[in-house]
Amino acid sequence: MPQLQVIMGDITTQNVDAIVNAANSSLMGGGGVDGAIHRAAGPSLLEECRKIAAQRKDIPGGPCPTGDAVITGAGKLSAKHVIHTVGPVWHGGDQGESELLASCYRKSLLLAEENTVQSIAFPNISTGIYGYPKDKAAAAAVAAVNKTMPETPGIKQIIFVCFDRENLSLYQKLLK
Ligand code: AR6
Repeated sequence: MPQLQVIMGDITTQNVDAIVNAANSSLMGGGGVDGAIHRAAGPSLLEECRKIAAQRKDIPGGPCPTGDAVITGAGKLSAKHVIHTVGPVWHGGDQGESELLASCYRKSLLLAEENTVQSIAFPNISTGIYGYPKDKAAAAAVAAVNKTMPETPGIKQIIFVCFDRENLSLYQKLLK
């Protein structure tokens, strides 16, 4: 089983094979961690996203529907890949949010495995602009990763990269 780790830090500087981006369905960039990743990776990342978006323009809810994930290179980042996934906007919890958030983690890990990724870093998807309560998001994230891990034997290291102390302490408790 892989190592599950939690750290406080900036996901753009992680030395891993893949970092996960909390993107939006357009794949055309945005604020928060999405903005930080695009700034750090440089313009080639948006170019790749544009191509994928064009190929997927007819997908309902697309180019990347909520809960789905796509993979690109990583431009100037030290990671080899960026996996762009789209978390749910929090609407109170009865709009399938937890299943959609679980799907982000699951699809990202499966895509990583397909691309022979051995180490992967996740941000706290949906807990910024999309307003998902941090405690509920952390529990859903850890549960989804634990459930998917048996299907991704090639992944040796999974890092939850927290950007605030509240998330850090939530993950530290869950992973104890
Ligand atoms: N490294 C690690 N985590 C970060 C970083 C960073 N450099 N910057 C922010 N975070 P958010 P969402 C944390 O808002 O809620 C974008 O506009 C942040 O503190 O980035 O899924 C997209 O295009 C929070 O804990 O993503 C979408 O439109 C977590 O990353 C929308 O925001 C996620 O916050 C997605 O909203």
